[in-house]
Amino acid sequence: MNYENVITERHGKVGVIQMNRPKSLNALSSGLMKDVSAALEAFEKDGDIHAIILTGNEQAFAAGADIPEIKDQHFIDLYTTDFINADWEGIAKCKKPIIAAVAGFALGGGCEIAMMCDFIIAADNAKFGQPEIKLGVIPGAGGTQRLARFIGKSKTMDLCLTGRMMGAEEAENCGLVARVVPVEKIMEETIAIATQIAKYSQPTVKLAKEVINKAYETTLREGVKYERRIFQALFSTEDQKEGMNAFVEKRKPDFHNK
Ligand code: CO8
Repeated sequence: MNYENVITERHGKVGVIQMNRPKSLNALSSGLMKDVSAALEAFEKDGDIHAIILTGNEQAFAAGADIPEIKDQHFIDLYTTDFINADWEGIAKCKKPIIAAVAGFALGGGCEIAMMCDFIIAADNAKFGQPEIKLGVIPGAGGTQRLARFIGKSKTMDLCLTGRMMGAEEAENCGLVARVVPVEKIMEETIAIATQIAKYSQPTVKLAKEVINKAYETTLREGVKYERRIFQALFSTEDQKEGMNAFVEKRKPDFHNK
């Protein structure tokens, strides 16, 4: 499938979606977000794809909403079209694991869509920020909420109220980013990580993701109970038998995603 604003690639069982509007530092136009959404849906439906990577280029993951495109809109326009929700929240709803490979700028909506992914691998040149305050607005695609859950209130206030950017090292130290790698190795490393995930039992990977996400939406007591149920339920799968038998028999497991 060809898209105007994204390039898709397959590396074995890993699907890569590369945002491709380099002249505007991957500003998130409605066209780009529609293409990201469509590419994501196609990989989500594709049984041969087990893990997904969302990325940009070395200069920018994405520098936020396309400012010229939205600058003249009014409340009623955004409200009526439910601006943001339709094409943006698909990332957060995706059942397959999705990794953000972030090099360069991840600002505003760019930082927000990186946070909608399951985790972030950052290049050493990555710069994260929620600079909306400088434009007279606030984050609008979950930035205040997800950032606060990642890095806590103090740093979220600092970033959202000053609009400053945070480098990769600081982002790793405060828990926004899972790993930092040299910029020239960002895709190689992220594909290796996704390939490792893609080898495991797919129902188990999806359920692990679902259970971890529960931690953000429920009490500890309910979350632990939910985790236990899913742990118990996985003993009804062939892959659990295969995984544990393979360990006992000192061989590699051969998962069939059942
Ligand atoms: N929208 C449109 N074009 C952009 C954007 C953007 N967000 N960011 C950069 N560009 C364009 C520039 O206009 C420029 O184009 P041109 O060459 O035609 O003039 C080109 O990209 C290169 O940019 P710069 O020349 O500015 O490059 P610098 O290296 O000097 O600076 C920066 C890079 C710091 C990233 C700078 O471009 C910048 O500050 N960009 C704006 C960042 C920003 O404010 N982002 C937040 C936007 S608001 C938002 O994301 C709200 C999200 C709400 C939910 C979702 C809504 C869709």
